[in-house]
Amino acid sequence: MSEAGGCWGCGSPVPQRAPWSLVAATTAALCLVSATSVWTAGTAPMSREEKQKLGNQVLEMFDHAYGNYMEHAYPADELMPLTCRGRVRGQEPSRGDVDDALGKFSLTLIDSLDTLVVLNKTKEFEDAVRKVLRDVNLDNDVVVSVFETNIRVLGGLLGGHSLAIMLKEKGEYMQWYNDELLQMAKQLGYKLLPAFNTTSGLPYPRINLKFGIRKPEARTGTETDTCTACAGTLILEFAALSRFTGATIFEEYARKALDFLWEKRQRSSNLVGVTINIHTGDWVRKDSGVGAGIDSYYEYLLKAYVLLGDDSFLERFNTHYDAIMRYISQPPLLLDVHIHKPMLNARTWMDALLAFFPGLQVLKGDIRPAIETHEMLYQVIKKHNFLPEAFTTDFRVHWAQHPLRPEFAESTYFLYKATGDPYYLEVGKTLIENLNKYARVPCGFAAMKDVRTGSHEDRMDSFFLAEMFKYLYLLFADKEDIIFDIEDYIFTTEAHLLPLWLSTTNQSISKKNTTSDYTELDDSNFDWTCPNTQILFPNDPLYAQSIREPLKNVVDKSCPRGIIRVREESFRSGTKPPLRARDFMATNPEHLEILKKMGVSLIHLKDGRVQLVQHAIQAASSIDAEDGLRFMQEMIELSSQQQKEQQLPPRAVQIVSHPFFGRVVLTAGPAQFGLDLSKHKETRGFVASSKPYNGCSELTNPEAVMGKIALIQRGQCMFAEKARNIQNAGAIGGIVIDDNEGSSSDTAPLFQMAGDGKDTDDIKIPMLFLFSKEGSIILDAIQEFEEVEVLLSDKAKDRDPEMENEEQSSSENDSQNQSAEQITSSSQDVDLIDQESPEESSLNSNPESLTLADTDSTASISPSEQNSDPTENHETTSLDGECTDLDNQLQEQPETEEDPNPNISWGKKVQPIDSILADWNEDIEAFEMMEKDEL
Ligand code: DMJ
Repeated sequence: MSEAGGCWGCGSPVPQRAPWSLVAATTAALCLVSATSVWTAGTAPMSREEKQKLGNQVLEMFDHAYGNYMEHAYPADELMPLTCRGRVRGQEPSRGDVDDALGKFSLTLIDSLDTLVVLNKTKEFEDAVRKVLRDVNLDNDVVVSVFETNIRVLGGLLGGHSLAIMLKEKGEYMQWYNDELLQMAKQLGYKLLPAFNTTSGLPYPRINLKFGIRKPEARTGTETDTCTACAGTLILEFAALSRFTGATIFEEYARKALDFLWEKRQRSSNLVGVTINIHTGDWVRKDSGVGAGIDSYYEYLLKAYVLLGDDSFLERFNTHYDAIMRYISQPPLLLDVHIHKPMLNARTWMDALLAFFPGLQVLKGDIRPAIETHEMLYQVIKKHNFLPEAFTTDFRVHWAQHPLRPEFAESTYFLYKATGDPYYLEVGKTLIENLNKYARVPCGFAAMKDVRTGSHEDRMDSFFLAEMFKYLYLLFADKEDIIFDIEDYIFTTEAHLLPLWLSTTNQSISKKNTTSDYTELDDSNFDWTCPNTQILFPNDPLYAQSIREPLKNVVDKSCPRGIIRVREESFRSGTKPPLRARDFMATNPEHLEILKKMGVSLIHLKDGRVQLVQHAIQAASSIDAEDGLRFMQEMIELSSQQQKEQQLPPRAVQIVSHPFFGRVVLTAGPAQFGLDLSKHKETRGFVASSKPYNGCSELTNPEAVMGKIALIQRGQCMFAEKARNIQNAGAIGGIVIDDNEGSSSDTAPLFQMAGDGKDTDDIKIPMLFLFSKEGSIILDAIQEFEEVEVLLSDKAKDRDPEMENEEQSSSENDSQNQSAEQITSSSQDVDLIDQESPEESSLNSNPESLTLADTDSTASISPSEQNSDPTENHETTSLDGECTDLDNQLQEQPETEEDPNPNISWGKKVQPIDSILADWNEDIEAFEMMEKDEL
């Protein structure tokens, strides 16, 4: 697009037409690297045929997802792909906040509208619009999230309207259309407005579609906090609504909320926190990143500039971006920090939502870090097939769920547009393969409950249709494959399309209505000229590859590491505490003396553990108090690392016999004894119930369990005893089924079966634990089919040719197959959401888990840890010379950066004790957040 002028994200006079669409911007970048045909080395170019084949595959996948939704779920909000029915709020067990996206307004249909047009399904689009107009009610007595309703429903209606009028103008389709979707959007807009009735102008997080906020029937309006993204991701949809309709109020309200957030930014770091009080404007959560809770606030500042041509949005974005690159970006990582103390990391893990950020960096024109972060994320994906909801800085899974999020596909698309590097087409191909291989089920695509085991969750979020298929299709499409010019539109955060011509329509709301004073800004660090793209992104077809190359092994070869940056950088002097946590021994008098000096006291707990408590005020000096804080931070990290090391990840029980053929994967708890399935090949066998069923004495039916996997009921004796009894009877493995009726991994945290305190080396067979609901799937299958074969493993196995053959031969028998479907469906009832990661659950339920008090910094260590061999912990591992370049990069962060906050004294500078205490309380809060944090 010529208006783009070859750059983006840099200042310009307010344009006559919106300056650059996201696509336009990236296309401009594409020009810079010459055509893909000049590619001489690196990833081989992909032929047009191959691209078309992949595009067609995306279309087929969309049909599978959308078709099953329409057939089995519509008019419900979402499809439950395992049980093959609609998710109707109130009829399913509540999943907490996630359900706030569901307003009984056929969410998936509305979210899919403009995807249908992008995918050339114009006829289906026409049908879908008619259905929306005929069936959707926006006046339900349901409490919904303002943010989700805005991005998915308002955005969906506006995207649908934008493409409906485009099609109408072309003269073939939608000739009957008379702005009906826009009228619905306006109706919804008015329904959301009461949420903004706060003195700050920040919206309440939830609203009742029928009763609003205030009325007692509304069941909402008492909330005090909202997330920054929730309040800061409205401007595109609200401004579009105003400009389409001429009703200025929507844009005004969204601008006011943005103005308030801007005012409240932390002034020395220019960062915003994750959660803010909607009445006082105080930051409730002072950690700051680019992922969950903040992500689309940044996205909307830049895109609001692109769509509305208002410089103030670019000024704000650039200010924040500068802070992000200074504090949060540690290429290829993006790590949360504290807004007041931005050199201090607030977490040792990253969340999957930040995968959108490389795409935003492309729009900004900062390609190098985009390539780096994207590459790091891709390697995490290659390791786990999908991006887990959260993963640690050393790339271990922190939260194993994956709800088929589209952010990585989004960034892949924009990087391909910017670089033309066919590598990104290959990345897209892998995404398609993984979706088909691991997430595709007979009735749609199922979210991953645990990327490590490959187990499913009965969930297909509407964003999967709104975003994933759009970005994947566009990745492989040539210009002529799309019936309109995508470059005339901008993508919202839900990938809905808004036309750029809105920038010059109904412009009555201008900067004068906003409250911020922009003269305070020092814009000397803004790019008011276009970056020299030849320097930024030279005419070198191998440029992107040369950036990726050093990161190729970043995930595989990374050493576990903890809060290196906290220790190495946050206290600017780089000094280490006089006593390292890993060296500490509670019996060493010298150590105790050092602790005392640092204000750290030792409490011997009744259960034999020792608790450390720091009172900065009791330290010999402020420097000692800081040392004490460092020591406590090290101890906290060490303790949590050690706990994590003791956790075994969950395992999988996969039913492989007819009619399941590997499709049903149950989440199982591991045992601390017996065959370790992570080290050995899986165990496959038919199942048989043991007699006695509790397995607490010698089995009376050894002939039945010989060579099979024995089913045993939990209770009445130790797990190890059960294992010995079935092993003696010749079983090749065991599944312990919970005796607690109705228990399920949906509602209870998984745990590992402990030994009996004695040597359990004699137990050689694998043992797994299933909650009662999962266990009854196997028991029901035995009732129905008698012969049931299962696979015990650490990760579900791909459906192998053997399973395929079995399925093929069985599908010849139609009637049998029908009953198989029924069983598959009903058996999956239990595979519902588990909000907690398995690791987190066990951590929380672990009596030895770390505890932090409100005002005191405390850490507990178990007796075994008190004299632990330092060579056994991760900390030492990361220092013993095996670390990757990445670790070195981080440790070598320049010490020369300007102090971001002159009020805070770093290193050996003397700091008043009450200020240390205040800082330190913030740290404690942040660590507490880390523990409780939810995405
Ligand atoms: C989408 O609903 C939007 O992209 C939102 O901004 C956050 N992410 C989800 C999908 O992961």
